[in-house]
Amino acid sequence: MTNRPGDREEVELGVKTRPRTQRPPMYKVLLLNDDFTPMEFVVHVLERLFNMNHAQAIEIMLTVHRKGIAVVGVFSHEIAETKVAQVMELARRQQHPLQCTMEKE
Ligand code: TYC
Repeated sequence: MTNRPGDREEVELGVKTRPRTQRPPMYKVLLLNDDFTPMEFVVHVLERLFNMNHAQAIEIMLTVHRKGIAVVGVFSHEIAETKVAQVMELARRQQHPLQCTMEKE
C-alpha cells in the first residue's frame, strides 16, 4: 500500500506524499483576426462578454489585429464553451466573420 497523508507510518517517518486532488483543466479562449470584422465590433464584444474596460478592449483587439490571435480569457471548460458560443452568435447576428475558439491551457 502507498502512504496516505495521515497514515501512521507516514506520520512517524515524516514521508511526504503527493496530494491526490487535481485542479480541473482550464481553457484559453482565443480570438482570431480577419480582414472584415469592424474594430469597434470586436471592442464591443470584449467589453460585453469578457468584462474588459474600453482601454483593455482596444489593446486586446489591436493585439489580435497585429498578431493574428490573442488569448482573451482563461476559464473552466463549460464557461469557455459558453463564451465561444456567445461570441460566435453575436458575430453571426451581425454577419461578421469573426472567429473565436478554445484550447486546453
Ligand atoms: N482586422 C480587422 C480590421 O482591420 C479588425 C479585427 C480585430 C478583426 C480583431 C477581428 O479578432 C479581430 N477591421
